[in-house]
Amino acid sequence: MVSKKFRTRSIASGIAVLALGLAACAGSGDSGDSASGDSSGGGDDGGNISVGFSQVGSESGWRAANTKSIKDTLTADAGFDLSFSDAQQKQENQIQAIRSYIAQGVDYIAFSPVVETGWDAVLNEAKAAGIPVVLTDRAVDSKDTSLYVSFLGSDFIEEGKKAGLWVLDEYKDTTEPVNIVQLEGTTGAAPAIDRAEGFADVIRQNPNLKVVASQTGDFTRAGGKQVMEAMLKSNPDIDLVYAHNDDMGLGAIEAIEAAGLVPGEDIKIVTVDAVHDGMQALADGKINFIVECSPLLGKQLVDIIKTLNDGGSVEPRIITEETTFNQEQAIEALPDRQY
Ligand code: GYE
Repeated sequence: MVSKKFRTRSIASGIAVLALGLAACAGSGDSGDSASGDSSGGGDDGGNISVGFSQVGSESGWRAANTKSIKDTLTADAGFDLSFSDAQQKQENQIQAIRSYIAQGVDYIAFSPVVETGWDAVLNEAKAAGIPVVLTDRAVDSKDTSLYVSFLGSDFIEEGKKAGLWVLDEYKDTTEPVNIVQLEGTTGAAPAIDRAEGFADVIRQNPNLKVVASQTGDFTRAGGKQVMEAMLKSNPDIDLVYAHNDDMGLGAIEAIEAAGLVPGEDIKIVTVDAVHDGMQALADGKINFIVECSPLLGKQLVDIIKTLNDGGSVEPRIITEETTFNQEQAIEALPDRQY
């Protein structure tokens, strides 16, 4: 299926390259990387495979590690000509970047969709131009799965379940209500939706476990801190924070400490990601449990694109392997942690 698509793509890509040539004649000298933020590369570089990558933003430690992984692996030495753009957490910037990659006639487009909805139009444009699209990290909710070749990333529902299972076990003997607050990721983003769903599915097994407040902190440290400050004011008796990423958990730690409470003891904290700062907080006892979500997607993305480029086919869904960490495991893992 994919290889057939790839053959169609080659013809359409020829047309796109032609169109690009005409645009260049008309004096459009820039790389077409018009989304805000950092950009590099662009155009076709001899025999290299050109890839346009539209990143969500730079909202978290996870995102920084993911960007590094992409840039470190899709290199000229590895045979790539990478155009990279940072959408600053705005869908309109991502759509603009993708359109510019289509106009450039890149060989492949990869992107991490900031939210799940609203991609059909631009994905149809890429399809019409014959440019295969690989989703990395986050999913789209498009019914037409032929709009992308593969989705490489974590199973976020599973991550939410793992967080829920720890909570279920931690409070298995409790006979009193446990007040949980949830710091959600970016509203409408796949990891925010799915991590909430997986967690809720598991904790409902114990009616004492109650989510008393749930609000978005936009996956940022500042957002986590701000939301936690407000939650501490309106909920005097919080037992546990479930944060959809480490950064928001780290922000919550600051708010908890500022309120004169001890994070990890007075209020327990469970997060997702396992980036370095989160793991350090877990090792220090300020976070109690972390569900890993690997940002190191670059190598697998390289493999997908190379396979497609050789006329091969790839799995439509490639799930990243991940684990979980308690304090002891964090102390052990920290020295070799890559992100
Ligand atoms: O967990 C969070 C980041 O999409 C999996 O985005 C990613 C999430 C990650 O901002 O830290």
